[in-house]
Amino acid sequence: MKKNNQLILALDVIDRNRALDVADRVSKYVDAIKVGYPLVLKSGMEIIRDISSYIPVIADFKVADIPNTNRLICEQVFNSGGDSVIVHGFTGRDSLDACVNTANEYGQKVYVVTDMSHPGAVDFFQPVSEKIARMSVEAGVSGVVAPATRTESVENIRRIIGKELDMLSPGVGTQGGNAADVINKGADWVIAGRSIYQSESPENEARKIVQEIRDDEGKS
Ligand code: NUP
Repeated sequence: MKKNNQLILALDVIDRNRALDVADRVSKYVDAIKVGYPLVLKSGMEIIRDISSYIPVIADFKVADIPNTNRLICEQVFNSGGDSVIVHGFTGRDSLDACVNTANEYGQKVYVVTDMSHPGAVDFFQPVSEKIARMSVEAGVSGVVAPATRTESVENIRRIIGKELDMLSPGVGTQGGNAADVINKGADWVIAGRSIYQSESPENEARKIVQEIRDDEGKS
């Protein structure tokens, strides 16, 4: 995934044709498209193959099982043309290692969720998020996911993971996060879904977010 636009589209549109239409219109403004359960459960894994023929696809399956099941899930992602998979870390080092080893076999990537963007993340996630970030570094992942809705968490997780690992940050737009702020605090990419695909012109909305990030970069 090349770091050009620093924006990733969360394509949580469940209808296959509409998803392909939005993906096509937005593709020149984003560096990757993230698909998750809503779209894949409705449209099947072929959607990953279809979209990955012209842009990297991140499979947001938040993989969280025993090592063998994690491996089987990750294999499905990479066999379908996925560029990377988002996994959970709270299941422990062996489960995470299974994902990383599978990704390495395919020459692809694993991103670990270190904290989440919704309000309920404070209940269970936040107390363990630093530990998950440290384990992710030790496990040799490609990057982490941290919440655009809490820039202090983005900053803190960036401090823990150092400069090398990638950071993807969902929660821009509808959930309240501001793209330029989040990039400033240390994210490499922001992820936005509804604010783009629910707008009248998804391509204009995506272009606006990219411009906001660029304008802000010019200031600093
Ligand atoms: O902490 C997270 N928050 C989050 O919103 C981790 C995620 N993976 N996501 C995903 O990002 C969420 O499942 C959705 O696909 C996307 C955000 O979409 P939206 O709120 O911009 O519509």
